[in-house]
Amino acid sequence: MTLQVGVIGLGVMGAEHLRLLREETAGAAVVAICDADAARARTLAAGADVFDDPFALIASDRVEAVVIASPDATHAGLALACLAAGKPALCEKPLALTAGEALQIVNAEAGVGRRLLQVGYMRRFDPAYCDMKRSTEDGLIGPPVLLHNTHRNAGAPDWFTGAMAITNSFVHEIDISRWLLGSEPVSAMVHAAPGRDPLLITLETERGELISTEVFMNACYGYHVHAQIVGRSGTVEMAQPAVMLTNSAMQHGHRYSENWVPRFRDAYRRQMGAWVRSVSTGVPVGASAWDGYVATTIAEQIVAALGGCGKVSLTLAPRPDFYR
Ligand code: ISE
Repeated sequence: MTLQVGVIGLGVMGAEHLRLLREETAGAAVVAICDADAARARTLAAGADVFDDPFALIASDRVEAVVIASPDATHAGLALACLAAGKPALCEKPLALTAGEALQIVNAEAGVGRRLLQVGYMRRFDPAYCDMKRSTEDGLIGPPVLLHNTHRNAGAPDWFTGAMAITNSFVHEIDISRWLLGSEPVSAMVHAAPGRDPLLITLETERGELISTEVFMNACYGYHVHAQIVGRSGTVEMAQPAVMLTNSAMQHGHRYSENWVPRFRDAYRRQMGAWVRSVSTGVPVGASAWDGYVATTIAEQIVAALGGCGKVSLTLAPRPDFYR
């Protein structure tokens, strides 16, 4: 059976999700699309219904499941509308802008009693992160003690404002670090370079592991994400994720991409395939609404700590049994 999908938001990520659904995902068809730029939506329609109101797309009888890829501030309202309509959704990260909104979503989903939401923390589907997790769980490096993350963007996107280095970028490390280590952060410290770029954020987990993350939004040379887990008896880390080596202009090497889409293309593709299959099997995969809540809540507490100094204790609402 083919899953009839509606895609909301056709910017960088929405356009990639649309392409993946059309070209690289079995068992799905795009039947509706929506974007604030109606003319852009029309050019991408290829037979899909075009909406200018995302809530009308969610309500459409043709739409069985929804991909939410509109701006961050719209995610919470649209996710709640999908839950109210009983429609599964793959919601881009962050799940919500505030901990309060994210908790509302968690409670709404628990009220529905069915896991309908997957949050687009796609690094969980990246082959390199998956290998690192598997090797660590297999005991290759002994118990983990440190996780070093590097998260560099060539330049902050034009839509970046305020504390988005944390609420839009660092949320990835909150999620992937919890997933890699299988333990929860309990405290945080932030150091900021002049102009607040880069940031150096350390988290301590409930098991005493230390997580260091450099978030550098204007690193100029390219998009570069790296992670290394240090265990008691060895380390695992990402090899350079190049698919191509070049010999040119007296140099041998690989190129960095300009942004995250080429670097995480496999992860996005695998995430989309897994989501479509999970909608048909009813077995949830990927980051849950609870995971989305945790990332947003920790980010919110770190943003509040910016400008101060010292260690911040992180607090979460009790996890509903529904997500255990
Ligand atoms: C962007 O929204 C993403 O999700 C990317 O993965 C991240 O690296 C980038 O910093 C964010 O702005």
